Amino acid sequence: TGIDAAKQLAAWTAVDEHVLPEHKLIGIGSGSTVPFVVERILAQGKELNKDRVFLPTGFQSKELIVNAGLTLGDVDQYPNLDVTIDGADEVDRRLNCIKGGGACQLREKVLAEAAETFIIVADFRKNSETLGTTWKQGVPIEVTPFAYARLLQNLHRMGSKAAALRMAKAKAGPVVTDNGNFVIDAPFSSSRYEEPEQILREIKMLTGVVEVGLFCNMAKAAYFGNEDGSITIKL
Ligand code: DER
Repeated sequence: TGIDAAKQLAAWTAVDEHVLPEHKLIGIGSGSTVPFVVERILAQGKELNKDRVFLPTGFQSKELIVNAGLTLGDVDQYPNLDVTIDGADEVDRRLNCIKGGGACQLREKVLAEAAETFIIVADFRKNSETLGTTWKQGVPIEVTPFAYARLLQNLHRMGSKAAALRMAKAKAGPVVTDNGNFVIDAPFSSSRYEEPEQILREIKMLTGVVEVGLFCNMAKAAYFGNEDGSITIKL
């Protein structure tokens, strides 16, 4: 489909430009775009990849690395990476991202921060001027289950009237993350999304918040595949 081709174009272009022969420690994100990243890295050949270590941003990412026959690594052993490539739910004009649609934002943010270079790959639907334009589900927030009810109250008080616990579809009850936590999705008004770092700081200070799916001042570049087969690169 047009969207898969767009994801593949973004992923292949980003790998060609940012996963270089001298890069040995590589963070792999989560979602449906990063399989195209791994596909392109495999195409660089066994000779190059045998000396590389790949760090996952969650269970799905780990399985992607294992199934590709690439060497798995742990951030305990490699706390500093050359490059991390990940998807996003939406990216604004200043490369701020909403992430966490896949409920993986905690480990994603750890590996994004650990990398010398953090790159976003996505299809055209994620390319916005301001956050909240296409992604209406709100800011994904990983929270400790013990505090979720109080956090809902605090987020409602903060202006996110629609903040709600993310319920699972194929399981009774809430989504549980790879870290055993819950996710609250907190929508904000478009005016508030104009300053995503302000929202990030306010949410991060609330008791019981583990990590916030707003990645501000982290990405070095974002690659978007377009429907017409062209590529858009935001720097
Ligand atoms: O949860 C995330 O942040 C993931 O990166 C994910 O949302 C990316 O989505 P994708 O399936 O469109 O790549």
